[in-house]
Amino acid sequence: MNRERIESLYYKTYNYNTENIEIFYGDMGDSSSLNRIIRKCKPDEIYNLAAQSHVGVSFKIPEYTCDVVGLGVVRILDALKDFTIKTKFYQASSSEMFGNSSNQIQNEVTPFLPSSPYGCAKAFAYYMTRVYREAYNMFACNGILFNHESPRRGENFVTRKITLSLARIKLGLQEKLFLGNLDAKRDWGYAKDYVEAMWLILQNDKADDFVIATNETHTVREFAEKAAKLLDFDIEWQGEGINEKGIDSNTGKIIIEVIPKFYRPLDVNFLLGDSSKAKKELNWHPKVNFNELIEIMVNADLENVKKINYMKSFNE
Ligand code: F7E
Repeated sequence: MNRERIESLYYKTYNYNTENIEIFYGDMGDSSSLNRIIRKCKPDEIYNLAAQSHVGVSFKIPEYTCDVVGLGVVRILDALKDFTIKTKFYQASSSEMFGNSSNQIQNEVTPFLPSSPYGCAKAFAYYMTRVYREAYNMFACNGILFNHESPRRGENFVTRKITLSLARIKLGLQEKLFLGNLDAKRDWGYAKDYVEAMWLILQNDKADDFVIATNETHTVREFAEKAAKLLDFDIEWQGEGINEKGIDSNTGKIIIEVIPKFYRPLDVNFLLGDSSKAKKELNWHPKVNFNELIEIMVNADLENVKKINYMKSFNE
């Protein structure tokens, strides 16, 4: 079981005192394990963040992605439907459901047009959450979360790939950072702020759906440029499309290259969220802005790389 990201919490806070935290084996593809856990734990709240969450990878394993991301949610909802306890259910819905439907700011009434197997599976799960809420009067909610990042982000997602690679380049452990679509625009927030929003959604008086976003959008290129600047690189871009290169003007070295391998068969070009409903009804707003987020991630990765001579190859 991979529990690297919660290991410190488990150890530091509870010193492996299993009376406080208990971990169960379960699988989104296995209803019997989900049923068993729910019956044993009788949870007040469930936050479903389980997924094959990499959009690029979902093109390579579409059936598996749809099973765990889409049907997995039905398995939980159906287990909760006839359960004696009124468990509140949070579904991690995603801005990927909007896909390429709009190049205007997106809110709770913007139509979905998912552009990946992952986006389709998330849209299915979103609608099933609503259906169970309305049909069975369940407290089931969707948080439609735009990209949220932190030093704990998986290394094959673009923000972390950039901060980790640039830190390695800075310390002489890697020569270049290879990327795909630099023009994609994302609304990137800080994961810690978004976790607070998830919790607030379930503390609300009524079950409802909310967009959680920063209301700002930036390109991948801009993220890379700003991360590089924090490490004293000064990126100048040359060329276009797959011939584009990022050169450090201090040394004249190419440190960023675009390669076709990292392009998706279909990409989402523009995501920008309007979280005014969450602000009004949950009193939620993001505390960490784009520049601060990049700084947090760059500093963390510089420390990581110094500590453990980080060796890494990127598949996505
Ligand atoms: O890509 C482009 C890529 O993989 C962002 C997941 O948490 O947020 C995330 O999905 C953009 C895309 O995240 C590389 O083509 C360029 O346009 O970091 P990402 P994502 O696809 O936006 C949503 C809200 C979720 O729900 C998902 O679970 O960056 N890009 N070059 C690249 N992306 C990657 N991974 N690697 C590259 O080399």
